[in-house]
Order: sequence, then C-alpha cells, then structure tokens
Amino acid sequence: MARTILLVAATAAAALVGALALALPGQAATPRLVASVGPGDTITLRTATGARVRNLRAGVYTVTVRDRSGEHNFRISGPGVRKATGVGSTGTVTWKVRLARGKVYRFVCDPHSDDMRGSFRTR
Ligand SMILES: [Cu+2]
Repeated sequence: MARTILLVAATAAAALVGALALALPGQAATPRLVASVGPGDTITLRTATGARVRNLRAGVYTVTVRDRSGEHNFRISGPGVRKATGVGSTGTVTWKVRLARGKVYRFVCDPHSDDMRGSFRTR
C-alpha cells in the first residue's frame, strides 16, 4: 500500500516536472524597457521595439536607463517602484522592477518635472 502511494506520488511529481519543462520555453525572457533622458529636454520610456509605453501588463521588467545629460535625470515611481538616476551624472544603468496590476506609474526628470514627465498604466 505504502509502495503504491509512493509510486503515485513519484508519477505525479514526474508529470509536474514534465509540465514545467513544457511551460518554460513558452515563457518569454523578462521583458525589457528602455528609458532615455537627454541630451535635449526629452524623457522617454519605450518598449524593446521602440513603442512609447502607455499600458503594460503587470509583472517583472528590466529597465535599461540611458541618462545622457548631466542636467537631467530619470526617476520612476509607483506602487513598489522607486528608482532614479542622479541629476549630475550620466551613464547607462539597468534596473529590475516589479509592476503591480491596475496601477499608474510615473517617470520624471526631477529638475524639470513640469515638462519632462510621463506615465503609464498597468493591467
Ligand atoms: Cu531635466
């Protein structure tokens, strides 16, 4: 009896492993977003294909930030996310962010927040 239960458990575990192996290839790698600020008075957040981000599925994203100006910075904030580059510095950084469902996230250049800003929603 105990042996039968063990066999059933082992079979179930093998089936689960098989199902996971099948599911994994279908899971895309962590989607990537590209944020950019400067050198002019522009700030953008785009998908990997270059489309402006207006609406995103909730989940984990990699954000590559290209800060190209010592006068601007890139800050993103919203539920669970608070990240920013420095105003006086330039360079490229990569962040991993987890976006919650049904929220609004905002990005902004702190010294020029009246003009240089944007937002998107999650679903
Ligand atoms: Cu700015």
